Amino acid sequence: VDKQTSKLSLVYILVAFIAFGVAAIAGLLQGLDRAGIITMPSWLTYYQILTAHGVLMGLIFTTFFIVGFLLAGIARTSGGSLTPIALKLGWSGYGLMLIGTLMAVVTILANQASVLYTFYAPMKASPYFYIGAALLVIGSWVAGWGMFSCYRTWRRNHPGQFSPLFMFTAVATMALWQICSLGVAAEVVFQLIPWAFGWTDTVNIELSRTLFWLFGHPLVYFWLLPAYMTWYIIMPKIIGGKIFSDSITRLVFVIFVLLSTPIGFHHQLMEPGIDAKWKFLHVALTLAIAIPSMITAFTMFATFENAGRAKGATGLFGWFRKLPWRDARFFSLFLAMAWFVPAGIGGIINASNQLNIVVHNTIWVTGHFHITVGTAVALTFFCVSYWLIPHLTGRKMTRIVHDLGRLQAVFWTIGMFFMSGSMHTLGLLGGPRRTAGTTYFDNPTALSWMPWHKLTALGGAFLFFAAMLQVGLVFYLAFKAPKGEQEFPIGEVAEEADSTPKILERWSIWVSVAVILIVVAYGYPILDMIQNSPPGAPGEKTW
Ligand code: HAS
Repeated sequence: VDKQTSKLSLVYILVAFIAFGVAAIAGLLQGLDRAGIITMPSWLTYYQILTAHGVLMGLIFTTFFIVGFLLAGIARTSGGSLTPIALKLGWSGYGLMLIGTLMAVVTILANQASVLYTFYAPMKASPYFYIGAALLVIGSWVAGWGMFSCYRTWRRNHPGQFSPLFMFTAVATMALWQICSLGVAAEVVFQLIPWAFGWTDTVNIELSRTLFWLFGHPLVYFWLLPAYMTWYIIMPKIIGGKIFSDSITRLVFVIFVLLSTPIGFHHQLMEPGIDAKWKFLHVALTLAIAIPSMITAFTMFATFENAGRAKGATGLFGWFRKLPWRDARFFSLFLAMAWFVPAGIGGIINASNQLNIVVHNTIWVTGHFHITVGTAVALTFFCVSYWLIPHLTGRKMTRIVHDLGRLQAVFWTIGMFFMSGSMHTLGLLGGPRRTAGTTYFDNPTALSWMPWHKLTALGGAFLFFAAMLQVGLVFYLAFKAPKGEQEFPIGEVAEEADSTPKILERWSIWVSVAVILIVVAYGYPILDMIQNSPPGAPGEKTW
């Protein structure tokens, strides 16, 4: 990609990894604190570092990385550069996101925002934390508008053609993000900011949680889809194969745009304020949204197998040996995918009402999201960093990066095995998430959980080492690796793939259907929450 895009994309990616490094330190500290191995000093509380970890890792690392990656990929697949307007919007978005990040970090450091990354009311933060969070989201919208403008320009200049696959999937990811983040924007602007400034003295809690989760579940697909873009479009090139099917790729992303949002009640199954029939609808749609991931699992195996057979592999699994195991880019991706199998199974368990009763608010859920976003997505982002950063800085990914990158992925896997494995187990034993009082004043049951907490901390130590290695690799690739040219890999579609139906590129249809589904799934429940929340009822008053 050209120099201007490289500069823009690089600043996003560097901020992402600085946030990631700080978040990793916070993660280690909280794991050791929960296991009783260290005690927090009086000026730094468990909830403060838990908030720092969640916000920096889950919101800041991911959002900066995704915007930087998507901007570079759009430029790469549309002739090497962004349109002037996209560059302007990209820089404006970056500025807003940076200001928002600083506001959030300062308020967390001042212990004025220890409200965790979901910032549920009635926990109240400084209004400047909410404004910071809003700026982070608005900044990413602004950068996204630049991406939409590139897409429009491309379509105008290539009438009747399908847009490049990377561009199409980037637009889908950003469309999903902009639709769903209207929920959290409404919560923050109309409920939390006025309440935090003291302009209103009550907050409707059920409504605030509902608006949060209207955004919160699609947020996880905003994290996942750039990983899927890498699996579908970039991985085939890395393994010397072809993209299995253009239409399957587009279809999967369209399904995510349609179904990611009207499913948020699966986070609120245990809340009494929502009628069971609405929960049923959301659960049915949740199970439907596992389907594009199952299609992805099938497509990945097909891509591996076709690539291996094209290289002469024979027998049922001969293709497996033809995969480039010494290439850190592929190695990290494969582990990411392998982790997504148990992660997805866990998600489907969470989604069923009866099983959710067992796991909800236990540390099982923390185990679930550490292997989804924390492994399947994070390892994929690490893979991208190994070639994208040198591509942007005019350097090369050297053998040492391949070796250390693979070591990084192995340490990440060992760490997650211990950490997430013990979190899942602890959850089934009843261990709650998000509590500093791990032993409940030496309650015998809670004390019997301590070995699992220690194992969690052991996993955390491995992860911390892997995270520091990753940050080291990022800075080496950005500033120290030898000068040269590093390829931005983009796969080609297999010749034997079916042609793509035109309807898949009709955004007016898909966005309209997505909005209709959201209105059907949320319209009445939200209206009911606004109109029928009795004065003085929990959530309406007195906090
Ligand atoms: Fe989830 C809670 C349901 C996917 C993240 N989830 C969370 C939270 C987060 C999160 C952050 O229904 C906690 C929020 C909080 O703080 O309270 N989740 C699901 C379901 C899916 C799912 C049904 N989650 C994700 C992804 C995330 C993520 C992806 C981040 C990126 N989740 C829930 C529910 C809750 C929840 C409930 C609420 C729990 C509660 O009570 O609080 C599905 O999308 C999963 C579908 C996935 C699959 C897997 C397909 C496998 C593939 C890999 C192929 C592998 C290959 C290599 C080719 C069906 C594509 C193979 C190699 C080998 C060696 C085998």
